[in-house]
Amino acid sequence: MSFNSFQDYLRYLEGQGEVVRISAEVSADLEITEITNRVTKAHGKALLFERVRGSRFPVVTNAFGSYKRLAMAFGQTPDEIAGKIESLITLKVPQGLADKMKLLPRLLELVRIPPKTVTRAPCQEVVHTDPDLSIIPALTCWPHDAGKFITLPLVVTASPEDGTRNMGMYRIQIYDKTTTGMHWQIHKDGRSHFSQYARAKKRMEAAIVIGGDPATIYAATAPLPPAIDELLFAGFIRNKAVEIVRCKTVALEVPAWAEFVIEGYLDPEERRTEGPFGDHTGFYSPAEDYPVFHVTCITHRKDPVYPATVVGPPPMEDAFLAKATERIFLPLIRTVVPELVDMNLPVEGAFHNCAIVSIEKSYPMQAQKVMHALWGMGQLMNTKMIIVVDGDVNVQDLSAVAWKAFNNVDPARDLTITSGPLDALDHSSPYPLHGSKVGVDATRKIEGETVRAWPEEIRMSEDIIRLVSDKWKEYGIP
Ligand SMILES: Cc1cc2nc3c(=O)[nH]c(=O)nc-3n(C[C@H](O)[C@H](O)[C@H](O)COP(=O)(O)O)c2cc1C
Ligand SMILES: [Mn+2]
Repeated sequence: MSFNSFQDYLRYLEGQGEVVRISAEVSADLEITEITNRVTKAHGKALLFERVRGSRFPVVTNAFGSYKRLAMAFGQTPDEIAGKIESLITLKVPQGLADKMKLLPRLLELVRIPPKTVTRAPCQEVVHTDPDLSIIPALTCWPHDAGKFITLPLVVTASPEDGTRNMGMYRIQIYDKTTTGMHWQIHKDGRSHFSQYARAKKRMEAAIVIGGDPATIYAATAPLPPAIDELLFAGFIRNKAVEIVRCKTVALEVPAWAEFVIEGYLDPEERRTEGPFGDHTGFYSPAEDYPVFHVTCITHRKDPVYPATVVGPPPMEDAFLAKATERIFLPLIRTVVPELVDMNLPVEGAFHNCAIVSIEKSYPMQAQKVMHALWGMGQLMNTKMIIVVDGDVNVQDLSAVAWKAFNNVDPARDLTITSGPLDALDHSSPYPLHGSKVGVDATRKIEGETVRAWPEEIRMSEDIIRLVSDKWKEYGIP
């Protein structure tokens, strides 16, 4: 199952009873946030707001706000996607013709996934060459937000050096009819393209895509290495090429089935205050200077819907997208950290602040090796706290982790305090963008790490467990 567009996905969700239509008039100013927040926190359905004050277009929130809907969006669970990746990277060199023939269908699958250029696209059914951003029902999410923000945008750029495309989700503050902020943080790929344009003293083109098929929307949030095209990755997830179309006023290609596309450019010298914005840490990110995007054209479908998300005190909808990343990227991390068994990025940590990992330990100080490996890896470099437990501990069970962390840790030996880059949203460190980090080695200590014998964990013997289960009714305990 794969969807062409966000609307296709929405229709499918509705068929599955996963959508609530709200026909009462609502305001995009705070009201949609309060409704969405209540529904997301109650593990509720996707919300289709049919009548948004002052807007011709309906607004959808919470489309990805449950594990069930996420699996529907991908046509498979994130674990199944991880399995596909794992089978690709553990591919054995084929021995003989029979082996090669078996490989063929899998390789053909891969041939199908690069984006495919089309000349006519739904996202260009309506073209506004005299653009006005006020047609977009962007939300003002929280009381102290600086204004309206596009909260689920896919920002497409290309490197001026080698043409590599990038598509990242960076929130867009709307300043007026034709200008917006561009909140790509310093560690992100779009921002590194921007620096390349600045070095070359060249104006930068960009396109802000709203909508697209669900795998494409997710791909914009995925922490892929810079050289990997997010649209190729979306094709891999969907098992089907993403159709793309050339923009009207900039030399970029965008998903053809998007709801809206905002085309424009950035001057590498220009900055303007962006924010404050109620962010996914649950705190406001402060007003800061960011680049400015100038709109040259807006295109959209004849009858677009506007997908949005609301971030704020966790858990919110983005928690589910991030949990998908936690699952999907596990096999890739394991190629470098083979002892890694599982990983939990608790939603309360807003993904950069806490990682709990389990490992199969075979030599002293291996937990410390794993911490440092993760602190050196992609966006995990921003992780503030890493808790390492043994492979038999379920990292998703916070009580099990706390038991080990409280009882196994000798602070002087087992806490590693270091420093390094932090996420742009971190507010705890004395200076922005960097600060201290802590690793907690909560594994059982082995020879070489302690001179004492490590105690055995208490477990009932199997035969008694079976006996008590068999006799349970006899005891008369309800
Ligand atoms: C709802 C949502 C909003 C986000 N907003 C921003 C943002 O404003 N700025 C930013 O740098 N990253 C933001 N992110 C995280 C990036 O999308 C993520 O780090 C992604 O990997 C960036 O793509 P890149 O690796 O191609 O730069 C957001 C993620 C989500 C799910
Ligand atoms: Mn990227």
